[in-house]
Amino acid sequence: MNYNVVTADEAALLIQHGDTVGFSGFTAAGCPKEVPSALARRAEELHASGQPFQIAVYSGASSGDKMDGALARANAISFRMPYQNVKDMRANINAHKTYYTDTHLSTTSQDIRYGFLPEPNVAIVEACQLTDNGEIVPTFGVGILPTICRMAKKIIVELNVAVPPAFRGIHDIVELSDPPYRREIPLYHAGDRIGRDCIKVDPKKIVAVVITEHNTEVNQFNETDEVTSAIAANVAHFLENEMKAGRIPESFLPIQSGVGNVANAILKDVGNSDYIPPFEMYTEVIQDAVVDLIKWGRIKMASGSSLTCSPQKIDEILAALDFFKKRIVLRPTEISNSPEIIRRIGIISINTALEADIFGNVNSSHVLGSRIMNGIGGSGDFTRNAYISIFTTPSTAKGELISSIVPMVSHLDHSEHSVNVIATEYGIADLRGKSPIQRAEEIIENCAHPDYKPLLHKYLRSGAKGHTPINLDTCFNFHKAYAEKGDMRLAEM
Ligand code: 0RQ
Repeated sequence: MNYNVVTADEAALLIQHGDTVGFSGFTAAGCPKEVPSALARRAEELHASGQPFQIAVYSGASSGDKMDGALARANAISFRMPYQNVKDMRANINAHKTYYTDTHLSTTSQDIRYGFLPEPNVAIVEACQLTDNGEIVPTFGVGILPTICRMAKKIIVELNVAVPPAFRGIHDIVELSDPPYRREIPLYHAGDRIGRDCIKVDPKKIVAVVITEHNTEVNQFNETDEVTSAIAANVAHFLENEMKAGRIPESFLPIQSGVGNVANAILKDVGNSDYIPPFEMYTEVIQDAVVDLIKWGRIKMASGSSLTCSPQKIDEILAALDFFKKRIVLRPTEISNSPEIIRRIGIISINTALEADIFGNVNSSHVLGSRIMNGIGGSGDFTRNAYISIFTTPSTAKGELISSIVPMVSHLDHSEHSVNVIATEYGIADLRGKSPIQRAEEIIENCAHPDYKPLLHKYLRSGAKGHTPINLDTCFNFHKAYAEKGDMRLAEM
């Protein structure tokens, strides 16, 4: 190899205080692992000697603890976007130690290109293959790689030898052109390929290569519990009924599903339905359940921006690469989450809410209105443009002290105008074609926990007038009761 092969600590010396660094990866899948830790060590040393060291960080979505966790603990990130889900990073953001922009994942690359954000001067990329002529083959996540690799002046590659070069061929890499006169994206089926199998850069930009050997950092999923199973069954049943009613074509439609255990459980149930035919996924994260359903022939094709799978599932994919390469495509997020394609191919989107209000507005990101949990991720890209948009949530959180169905959301991510269906373990609220009052009745009756139904009904009848009757005196009393007394059931309505 004609590159400068160095240790992670040596590579970290190439990054300076104030740099804007673009990282590979989407969720913990495909993120660099050793250079970020080395950078964190460097930041700690510099801080100990009284010198500043902080960088701005872009990546496709969240990352793993080896990246966001290590850098957050070292207080080495001044600015982060567009998504995060690591405990220490969240704490820094909520404490204003790190500025964070929570934004739709589909727009990150173009926002960087448009100059809305500082230009990335360094890219740190995990790859499974690097050729002397500058071809970089990513590992399990694509995210914003094409843009950051093109724009960065310096590229550091973590060549992860645990991922075989034969992984090449799973990616479909393309970077959008920008307005005016952007052309349509010629993608009509989940499995269409419109780009290259690698990222091509000027090899002179690759200033360092660090050889690593790591399995993926993605965690194993939890066992499904009763609540999760009930939500999954309700969603699967709803989709079957939509097919029976002729509102979903007999061939079914591509599914997008968010991250986490509920999403994984729903996929299992939809996949095991006797009524729903084998289907396609057009999504951002491909999780464990998808891998099994591909093996069983229930999912014909899965397109995403990452293989957010546990190490065990990654091993299964690597052991049968020829089979999976025909059935999985990994794309940049501006393609996986493209509103144009979502609307064109008619995606059924399934995402998770932290809380929903009785009129159908959804908060996916902020606890009690102010503390960020993770972010909206791609949920907005899909919800706004979906054929049917579904939000799931357990009806309560923190052992029933919190109702996930509230009079008014304490933070708004997805508005009543975009949310079609809400599902909890109690049932489904189908909001399509309903007025605010009708939606409220449907959500309270079908989705709220029994302890909270009387309070929500009382709120709805509490005298507010108008098309959407919001009582300005009491609409946040659920949240106030939790903040002051630790139990939303004590809310005065
Ligand atoms: O807190 O861990 O302290 O107990 O929130 O809740 O039920 O474990 O659910 O892990 O699936 O996360 C919305 C955060 C759900 C996630 C969210 C507390 C609850 C618990 C987590 P503890 P659960 P999950 C694809 C699309 C937005 C982005 C998205 C998410 C913790 O799914 O980030 O969908 N989604 N992107 O106790 C206060 C409430 C609460 C609450 C739950 N109403 N108030 N706390 N919790 N409800 C992904 C990408 O784009 C990459």
